[in-house]
Amino acid sequence: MSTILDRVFAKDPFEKEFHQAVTEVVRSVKPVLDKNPEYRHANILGRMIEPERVIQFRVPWVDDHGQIKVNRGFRIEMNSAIGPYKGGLRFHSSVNLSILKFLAFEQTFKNALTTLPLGAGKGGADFDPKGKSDNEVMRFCQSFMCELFRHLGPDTDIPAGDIGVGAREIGYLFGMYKKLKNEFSGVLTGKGLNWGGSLIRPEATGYGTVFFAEEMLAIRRESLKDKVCLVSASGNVAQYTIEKLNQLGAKVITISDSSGYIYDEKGIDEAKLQYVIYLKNGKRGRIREYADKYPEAVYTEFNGSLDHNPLWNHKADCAFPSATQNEINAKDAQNMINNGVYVVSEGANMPTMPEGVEIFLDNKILYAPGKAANAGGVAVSGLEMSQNSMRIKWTREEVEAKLKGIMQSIHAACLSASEEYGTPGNYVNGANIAGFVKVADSMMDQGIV
Ligand code: NDP
Ligand code: 2IT
Repeated sequence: MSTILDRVFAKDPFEKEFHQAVTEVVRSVKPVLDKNPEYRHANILGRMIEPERVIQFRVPWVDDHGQIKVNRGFRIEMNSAIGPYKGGLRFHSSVNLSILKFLAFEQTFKNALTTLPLGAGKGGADFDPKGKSDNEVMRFCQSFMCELFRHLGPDTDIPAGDIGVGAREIGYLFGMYKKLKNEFSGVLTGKGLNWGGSLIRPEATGYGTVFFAEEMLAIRRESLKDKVCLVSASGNVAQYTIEKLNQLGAKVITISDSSGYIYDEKGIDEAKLQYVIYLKNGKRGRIREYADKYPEAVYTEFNGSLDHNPLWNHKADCAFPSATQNEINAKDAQNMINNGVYVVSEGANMPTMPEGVEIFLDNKILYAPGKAANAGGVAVSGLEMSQNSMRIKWTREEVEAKLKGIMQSIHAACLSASEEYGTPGNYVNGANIAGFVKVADSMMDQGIV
């Protein structure tokens, strides 16, 4: 077992996020490999860890001052055993091969859990749309697609959004794809509602994360009503997590961006949330402005020298990390436990560091890893693809009901895999094992390819 990890560390010694994601899966699936030696003989895990294809390319563009810029674009085509490559694009200055490989690897298991025929991919660029004009973002997206288009197709590889890629970016990317291919197809998801998008796709990740928390609480015959919740970030996932929590009678007291966080003891109600959505998506402002509009709220700038994030240090029942990888360290996890948090449902991908995960598992709280809890986003992307293929459009109610059903079946699959392999209620093992078995069996069926 350790030879697999040794090989990964030796081959790509600097890909620390990728090592982190792979290490967790390798540990979880060890009992599955022990019970089913045919997986080991076929080197399934070794093959899953190696992306089927990695594309890296130059993205040149011209800024508003006539300066010529160059960014680095990527697409990781990770695994196509159960369907075409599927996964988001991230535009953020931190993007590199390690981060995209970890995200693509996680996507393999997540997409398998959705019950839909979706392979796994991830891509993006070290370009940050923050502070750029619409025209700069458009020129960047067009240049990015001028290379990426040749690798995509509605039955080949279907990107979507992630950090820094929302409705605006998907529009510009789709426009250029259509022009280059002279073809109107469902090649991206998260499209606008007038041109092939699905109702509930913007809401899907946040809603799904809340539905997963509801399922975990139902086991203890509890609901989200009156629960006090911590949410990080203020982007797409955070916004619709808060909306669904409010609909279910919970109270959200925190929200943030990469500069600082808001503590609003009275709760971020629907009207305040609409202001956040305007602030982030319309004005493209900063979360500190929330405290200007609602003086009862307290804004705290993040201080890089602290050994913890103060957002996670408030009395609460539930936490919904919705920003980025490794946003919860061991100290944050312990602070949450000390403050009464006993439900953690991850909207972000891999937001909890391994030492934090250990603390959640040791304390036997209801802890759902991102690859299970945030799978609602890609699941509704899958539903968008189905609607595009069938040339039909489902209603909000239809899509939300399907999303809820999918989240319930992901929860059930994780729970039953955790029980089958002797760690009942450990959703980390459950998600890794249930996702792994589906992809592994498909790879076995398809031979050495
Ligand atoms: P958005 O770009 O809409 O929002 C990102 C939010 O996270 C912003 O508030 C941003 O703050 C904050 N953020 C980003 N990087 C950091 C950082 N290094 N430290 C602190 N805060 C940070 O992205 P999404 O809401 O789409 O994505 C959020 C998370 O959810 C990601 O982990 C993504 O992978 C995951 N996810 C998204 C899905 C989707 O459908 N969109 C599906 C499944 C998972 P700022 O504005 O200051 O950068
Ligand atoms: O991490 C994720 O699952 C996403 N960013 C959404 C992917 C998708 O294809 O909708």
